[in-house]
Amino acid sequence: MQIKAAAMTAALLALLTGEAFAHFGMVIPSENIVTPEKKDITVDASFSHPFEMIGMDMVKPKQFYMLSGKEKTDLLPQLKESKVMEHQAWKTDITIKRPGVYSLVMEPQPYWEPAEDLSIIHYTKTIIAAFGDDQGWDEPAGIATEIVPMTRPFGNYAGNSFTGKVLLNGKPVPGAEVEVELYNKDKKFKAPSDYHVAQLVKADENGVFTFTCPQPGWWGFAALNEADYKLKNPAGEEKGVELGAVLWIYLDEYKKSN
Ligand SMILES: [Cu+2]
Repeated sequence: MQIKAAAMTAALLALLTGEAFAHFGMVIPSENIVTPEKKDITVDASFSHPFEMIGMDMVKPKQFYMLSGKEKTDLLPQLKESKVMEHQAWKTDITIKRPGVYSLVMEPQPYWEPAEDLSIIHYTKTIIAAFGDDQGWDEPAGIATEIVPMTRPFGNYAGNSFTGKVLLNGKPVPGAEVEVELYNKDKKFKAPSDYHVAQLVKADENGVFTFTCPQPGWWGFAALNEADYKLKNPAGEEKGVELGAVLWIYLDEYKKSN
């Protein structure tokens, strides 16, 4: 009984602080533009609170792979345990050998979130470009739910707007809610209120949304939808499932010529 009360207090606290609502699947490569000088990249995968810089433990993902056109490279066997924000995370080194546009895709194991009374699966995608190729970034990766970029997802500046389309089972989601968060590395920024931690934008009737990213760095977009199936929680009860379509893009700073 006491444990239950403590859990409820924790859940309530999480609700009040908004903490529980700002978790993002994260797939963050060391580079999003691969050049001959920087063709060895490291990819960090985690389930974290990117603005607040609070980590969560993530068990080994169900799937982790790299897609380029029809070519699929399974990265799951080479994932190594690591830490992100002091919590269990995963990483891998990749050497990109050929020009192309590559999608890094993670499907995590369902995460039971007592504060929301549901399981969460954030299908997470990050697109990188190599050796000048820029073809195929606008094609769906064919995952259960995803954000398909309508703005080229690399070679952008801070201050650019990003437009994307939310797909669930390959179909646009009218009115989809998209949470947006900056990866607040080094805790450079502080939110004026809990509302500011994640920004929220709604997609139009075609599942299309636009958001302007004012700061350089990694920006995460999470389109959240309820699955049409249920999963058992750790207590064996059938509960709803939140499906997140997460996309990360990197925005560069303008650089002075001298
Ligand atoms: Cu969380």
